[in-house]
Amino acid sequence: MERTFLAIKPDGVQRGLVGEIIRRFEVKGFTLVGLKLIHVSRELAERHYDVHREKPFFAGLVEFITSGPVVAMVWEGDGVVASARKIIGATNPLTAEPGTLRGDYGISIGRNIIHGSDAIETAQREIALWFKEEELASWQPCLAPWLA
Ligand code: 3AN
Repeated sequence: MERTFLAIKPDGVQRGLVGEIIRRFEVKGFTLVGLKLIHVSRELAERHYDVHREKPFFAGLVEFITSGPVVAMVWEGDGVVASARKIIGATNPLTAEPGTLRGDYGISIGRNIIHGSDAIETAQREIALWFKEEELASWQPCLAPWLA
């Protein structure tokens, strides 16, 4: 089953958006299989954002993601990687569509509330980076037959 990695960034946690963000993915029908609130180390931040190492905003990105608690999550479901990216919206909250998390709650590209893996391979790498295997629960929601 396809999985994606999502992280509610320090701005999302500080603004009290954790419940609302989790709700969006729950009501969509995806399954939460991993969840923890952590203070991200510099080492984890730098490894997570490794592809951006040469970008001018890299230092600020690492500074910000390590500045306060982050809610790290793994969600499961058919097509969850691409669907989660749609729910999250464009990188720049000013151009993200209303109805998306960034479109509804953000105004700054450097404070865009949530991270979501951009591809299935990226999701696998990020899940392995942030979670130990035993921190992930494999379970099936007990759906009524007409929903399964
Ligand atoms: P996304 O999170 O939508 O996949 P990426 O992977 O291009 O976006 O960028 C990773 C993170 O880097 C973004 N979530 C954002 O916080 C930050 N970022 C991207 N572009 C900029 C920029 N031009 N200035 C400041 N921060 C940026």
